[in-house]
Amino acid sequence: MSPTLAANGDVAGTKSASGRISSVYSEVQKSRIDHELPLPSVLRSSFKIVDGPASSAAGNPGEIAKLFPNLFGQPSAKLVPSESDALQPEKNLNIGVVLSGGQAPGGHNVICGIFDYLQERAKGSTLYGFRGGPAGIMKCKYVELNTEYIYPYRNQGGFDMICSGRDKIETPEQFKQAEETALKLDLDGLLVIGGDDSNTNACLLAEDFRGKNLKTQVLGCPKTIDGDLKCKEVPTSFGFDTACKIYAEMIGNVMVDARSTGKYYHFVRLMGRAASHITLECALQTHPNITIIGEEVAAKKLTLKNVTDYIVDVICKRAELGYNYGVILIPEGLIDFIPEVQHLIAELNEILAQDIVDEGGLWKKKLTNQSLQLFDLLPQAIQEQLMLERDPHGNVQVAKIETEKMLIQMAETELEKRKQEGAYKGQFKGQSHFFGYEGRCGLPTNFDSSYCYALGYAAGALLQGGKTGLISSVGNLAAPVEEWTVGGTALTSLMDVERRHGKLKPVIKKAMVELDGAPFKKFASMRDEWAVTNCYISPGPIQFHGPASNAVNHTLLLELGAQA
Ligand code: FBP
Repeated sequence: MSPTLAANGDVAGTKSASGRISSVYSEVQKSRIDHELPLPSVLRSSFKIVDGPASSAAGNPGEIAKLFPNLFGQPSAKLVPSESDALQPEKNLNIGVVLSGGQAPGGHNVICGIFDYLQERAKGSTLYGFRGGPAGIMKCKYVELNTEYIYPYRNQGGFDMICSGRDKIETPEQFKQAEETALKLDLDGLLVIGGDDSNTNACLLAEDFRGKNLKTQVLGCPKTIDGDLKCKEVPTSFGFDTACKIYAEMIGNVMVDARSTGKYYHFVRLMGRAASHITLECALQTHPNITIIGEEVAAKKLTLKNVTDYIVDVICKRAELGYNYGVILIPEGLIDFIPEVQHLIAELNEILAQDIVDEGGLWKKKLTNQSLQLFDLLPQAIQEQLMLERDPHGNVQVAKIETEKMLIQMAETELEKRKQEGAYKGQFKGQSHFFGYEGRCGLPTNFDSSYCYALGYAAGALLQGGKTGLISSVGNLAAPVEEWTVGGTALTSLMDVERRHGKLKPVIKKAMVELDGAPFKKFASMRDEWAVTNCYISPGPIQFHGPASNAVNHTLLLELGAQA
């Protein structure tokens, strides 16, 4: 769907309307704008929506049923080919869309997907983009999206078309504000593009609107580079594929640098919040000497000392082989996986919640002995980072904790000790890296571009089909795009409850790395070899054409049972 181009390559009005100036785009950006996106074959002709069996919940169905009396049990939906379009083409829809949480490559394509659906199958409809995340819904800050406005964002990274935010719609007043916006814009539907918390929020909003007999339906869409929002029906979250490929390119480059100088150990911390999916995927793509997987550290109840010893053992073994260099991958959330640190963080959370931190350090008396000892052992920078403000969901902001620097310091101390004992004769120089924000806004891979477009297009169909409380789901992802399956999964079926502040709260459980899953097993079977031999792989930059351009990430392929 490319609109008529002006002589300068820009669509009239594009510059002032949306802030992006496509005439100054790089050749690659320009070529991506007009990249034709394939749609799953079911979305290319007439289809109908078929409901599956009644659904339950991921855990505690009784409690979820009480929390979602209007939505619990509703079936998932599947789009199947039909003789004629079973939806109502004559109906104009008013739809809102919002981006929630951290950026993930492909978000713009979800919006393009729902926009094109409405243009092609519900002509005369209006798409509103809420600005700045859920706060845009509450404050009714929006922009009406049209062909010219969205054109420069097609297949481009970032969330700047409407921007994102981390606010939550939680309190009765905030639900009321959302209701007022829905009524003011006469919204038939709202698509929330977000991670686990945002999709939980979308479901609460769908329940609230249905309970009030509002016509506004609410759907979710699985977004996060972290890769921790997935289940059988939602095989992956968008953005994971692109982010991992960007990080893997950078890791590959650092590996060649390490091999070239022969003098540095590169400690690379990778984004991904609690789960280690990104770290695991990057390891499978590049073959580093050491990879720490947070979920394994937690399962084996390892201490910080155990993790340091493991790293130092490999460094010593490599020194004996003549290698005083290497590459070590560390997940962003590692610190949160170490049981003794978890206890410390829990105690710090209580203390911070009571707002009793004083300059004199008397607050430390509130810590148990074990936590106090650990806190005092940590480098000062890490102590300060652990005390930083929590995010709106109450989580420690792991992106701000420089675990890679801490591990370099701890390895240095241990290696010095071993040197004095005569057990280590090498040279150690650590270089720290954090690969995080660099991966969130890259040009989406062919996979993420097509996946997102299909997710958005499917959301349009589900909204037109009267669905609410579902998450847009596209499956069979190891097959060519034409064969992908399309539908919506009941959000309540992904939910469990957690007790927070004495109350049961619904949550979509984060999907963590499974130690008996195929990706971890493949990694575990190769890591000892990678530790001592240098079988580095440099995947190079993301390709948009040619043999590697449609390669899907190892994690997804292995989880789907395909050969990676
Ligand atoms: P989402 O879960 O919202 O997708 O965020 C992903 C993420 O990039 C994490 O990997 C990272 O820990 C966090 O966002 C950083 O948050 P912020 O953008 O607020 O610094």
